[in-house]
Parts: sequence; structure tokens; C-alpha cells
Amino acid sequence: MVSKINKPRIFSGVQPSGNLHIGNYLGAIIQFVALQDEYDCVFCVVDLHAITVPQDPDSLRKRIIEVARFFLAAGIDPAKSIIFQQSDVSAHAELSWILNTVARMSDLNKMTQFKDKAGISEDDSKFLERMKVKIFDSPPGATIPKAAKNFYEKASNVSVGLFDYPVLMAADILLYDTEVVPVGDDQLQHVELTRDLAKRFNHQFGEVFKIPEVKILKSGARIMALDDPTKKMSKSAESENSRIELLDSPEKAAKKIMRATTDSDSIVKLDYKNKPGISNLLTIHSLLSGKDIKELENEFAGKGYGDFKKAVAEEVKIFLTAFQAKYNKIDDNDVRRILEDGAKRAEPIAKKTLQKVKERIGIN
Ligand code: AQP
Repeated sequence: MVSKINKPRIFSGVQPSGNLHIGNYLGAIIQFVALQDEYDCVFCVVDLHAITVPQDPDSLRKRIIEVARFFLAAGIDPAKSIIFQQSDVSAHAELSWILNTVARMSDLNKMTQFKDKAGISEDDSKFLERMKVKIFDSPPGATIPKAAKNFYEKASNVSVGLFDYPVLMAADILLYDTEVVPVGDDQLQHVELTRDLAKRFNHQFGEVFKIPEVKILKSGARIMALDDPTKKMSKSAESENSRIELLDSPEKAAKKIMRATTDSDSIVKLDYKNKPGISNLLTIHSLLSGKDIKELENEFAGKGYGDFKKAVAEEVKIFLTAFQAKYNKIDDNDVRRILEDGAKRAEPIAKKTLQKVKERIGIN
């Protein structure tokens, strides 16, 4: 076992909420692996987050093991890093409840993820913000603007858990005296909220929490959907063609790349604004092949999108073949043992923080 003395701590989690994709890998998991030696790492399969949207119990059970197996196949070493299942350490739910009393509705209302998942459009929320519509105060019979109605109807169908998701994430991070949180850029807002809640708690009750920093990659922080490169690649997107799943057969993945939405031009160039599809494919190629973007732009100058897509598909095939060979060698029983051991190592750290929190607020 590698010595952890004086190493700053990292915490990050992945939800077992669907089939993991190369966005999760290139935006987050790849960072976990790279940071293992420099940091004392705690990586979590965040099952309590996954149930904020409906999950089939049998699939969830399977996916919890699958996510841990992905960690191992990617190269996370359980001798160096703690890997565990969130619900195995009850301090997460306990601290989350306590932080709920520090968080404000207005903090959570600003979060974009629950709105995305509820299907509340950016336009609806901006309009509401401008109008400061008081939905609940409107007298009976008052005309309510359409955006307000949309917001209200969609928001009322969201689980309280989905709305409250960022507070649980704050608890996850703060329990471990985390200094750095490596994530994709969709989680930036949640880490900022974590920092605010930690500062607010410390201010109110005295210093308990470390204030964590976020770590986002310059390239890969937001891999976009293949069928609509204006949207983030996501596990829960309806269309399977929007993402390369880590367990897609290499041939199937190659077909998805060949079908990826691009533009009507034929110049392979990084330009996120005007060429989001090509820019996304360039990013994927560059991260998988290790070639820099300029080199790729030169390599494909004067060639059409067909040749370029074939090259991206080839890189994806090479990556998936190697990744899946490692994944297939891992035994689920070993994964279960690693998760059990991880929970045993995580629990005392989490309990110590929780105890301090309880003392400060007067419930110990
Ligand atoms: N498209 C992405 N590009 C780069 N990074 C990404 N991440 C997610 N999507 C991309 C990062 O992966 C880590 C694990 O994500 P998560 O399981 O916490 O859930 P998420 O951020 O909500 O990701 P998904 O894939 O979109 O899942 P669903 O559909 O279930 O919500 C995080 O660090 C995330 O930033």
C-alpha cells in the first residue's frame, strides 16, 4: 500500500444511472487515474444520486458493480485509492440532511441540472428570472405566462431528491476533507454550491469543512452528443446513437461515429461555435490518439469528412477493444470485495467529519 501521509485528498463520484460513455471516461475517469499517485483518492459509486430519477432495481444493482468495474478497468488501483458504494456509508445521507438546513431554496433554484432533467428549457427559466413570476402568489384566475406554467408543471413532477441532488453531492465531498474534485464541466455549478455551503456552515458554526477546488480538464471536460453536438453526451439521453457506450461493440461504436452529425462544410477544424460536431470528433480523436488538434487539422487538410470520421472511428475501436479486454477480465466477486473494503476505509473518515458537525450544531 502506498503511503498517504500529507497527500491532499480527492473525492469524485459516478452515478450508476445508465450505460457509461466516453464522455464520463474522457471528462472524469481518465483524470481519476492520472491523479492517483499525487493524491489520496476516494472514488464513489453514487447510487443515492442515481435514484433521484426512476431506476429499475435489478438494473441498478447490476450497474453499481459495473461502474466499479469500469473504475478498475480504467486503471484505478484499489490498493492506492478507496473505491466504495455511497449507500454503504450512511454518513452521506446524514450530512446531506444537515446541509439541507443550511442550503436555501434559492441556491437550488439556480442549479441547471434538475431543470435539464425535468425538461425545463433555458428560455423558460431565463424568462421567469426576468419576470420574477410569483407562481404561488398568483390570485385564482390570474393569467400566468406560458413559461411560468411550463416551469411549474415540469418542476412539480421532479422528485424532491433530484432538486436536492447538489446538497447530497456537497455532503459527499465535504465528508472527506476533500481538497480537489475532478469532474466534467457539467458538475462545476454543483462544486461551487458545495464551496458556498461549506463557507456558510463554517461561518455559522465555526471552521469544520475544507473548501474544495474543482479540477476540470482543458480538453474533454464536455464531450457532446453525437446526434446533436449542441448537447452534452449523457447516459440518460433517449437515443443510444447520441453516445459511445464503454461496452458498445467496437463495430457498433464505429457506425455511430460515421453517423455523427456534422455540418455541410468539409474543412476539419476546431471551431466549437460554427462546427460543434467536427470539433467534438476532433476532441475525441485527440484524447484517444494523443495527437494534438493542430496536428489532426493538418493531417486532414484537403480530405473530406468521410476520411476524418473513419479515422475517429478507428481510434474509438482501438480504445474500446483494449478497454473491454481489461473489463472482461475482472470478476464481479472481486469487485464486491473491493467495494466492501472501500466502505470500511471510507466510513471512519466520513464519521469523523460527521461527528464534528454534530458537535458544532449541538446534536452529538
Ligand atoms: N459529456 C460529458 N463530457 C465530459 N464529462 C462528462 N461527465 C458526464 N458527462 C460528461 C462527467 O462524468 C462524471 C460522472 O457523471 P455522473 O455519473 O455524475 O452524471 P452526470 O454528470 O449527470 O453524467 P451523465 O452521463 O449525463 O449521466 P446522467 O444522464 O445520468 O445524468 C462527472 O464528473 C461528469 O461531470
